[in-house]
Amino acid sequence: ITGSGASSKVIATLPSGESVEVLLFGATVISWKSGGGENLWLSEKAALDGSKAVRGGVPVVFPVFGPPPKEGHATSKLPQHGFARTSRWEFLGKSTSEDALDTSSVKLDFGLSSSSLSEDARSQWPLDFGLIYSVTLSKDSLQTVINVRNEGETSFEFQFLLHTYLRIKDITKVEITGLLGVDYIDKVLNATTHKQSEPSIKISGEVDRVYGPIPQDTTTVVEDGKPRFDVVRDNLQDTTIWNPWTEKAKAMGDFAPDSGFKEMVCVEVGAVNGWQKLDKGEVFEGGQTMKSLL
Ligand code: TA6
Repeated sequence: ITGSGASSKVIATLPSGESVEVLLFGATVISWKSGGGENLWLSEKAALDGSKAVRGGVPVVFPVFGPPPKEGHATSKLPQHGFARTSRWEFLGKSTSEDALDTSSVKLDFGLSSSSLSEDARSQWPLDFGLIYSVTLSKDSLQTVINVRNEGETSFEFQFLLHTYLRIKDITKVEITGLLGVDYIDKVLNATTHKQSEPSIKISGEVDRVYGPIPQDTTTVVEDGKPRFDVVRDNLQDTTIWNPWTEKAKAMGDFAPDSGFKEMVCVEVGAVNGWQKLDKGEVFEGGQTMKSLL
């Protein structure tokens, strides 16, 4: 662990040079480097001091995705995207696995429970839960998985999503494949429902689409005709594709440079259509494996 207070972070590296950096604030992965260099986009004005959710990397969205439901739902008082990404998580430890020659992967575990929540968050969502978030760095992949446990007497329901900002060189040369035939809610078109009729998604303006349920597990980001990332879902059926484009990028105070939208695309795996329900003592596990194909 390096740094102090809210900006403390955990760094892990492999003998072959790959690295990952995770802020304890939000258990936010802020850097993942492999053969192709930095794989994640991080705003030059991202707050890394705990003052607000990190603009970039992999923010953890829990227990609600997007604006909370109107009155009457247990999550109605929560902020957009819930409290996980703005809570102080605990570093639970590191474990490595060796193959014949050297360390082949490093796993970092982070914990957040109802007892370690801020007063505000606790009052907004007074349910007993435990989260364990595991970040595993291997040579060409980064796996991030959540384990949600209901520690209370009453059942609760939640949504979960990994708000991943992937770094790419030029958005005009990017295509996203693996979603053909999948229904999506288009938040740019007044949240109307559509079906993905083209094999690949090209981005030439603001895109904010929640795809799901997705029958197969891999979404691929192709750059300049070559596969750049595979994003593999594990027990998650939905994926949001987001690019703010010019106006929205300019409107976000912590999004810099304004032209940064040309170098990022959000591919956000999650369980966000409807709610996951956990009864007393039940556990949910889900996440992603991101593969750098460079
Ligand atoms: O994942 C897409 C989205 O829901 C967009 O609608 C946009 O709001 C984005 O998340 C960023 O949200 P944030 O609260 O981080 O500014």
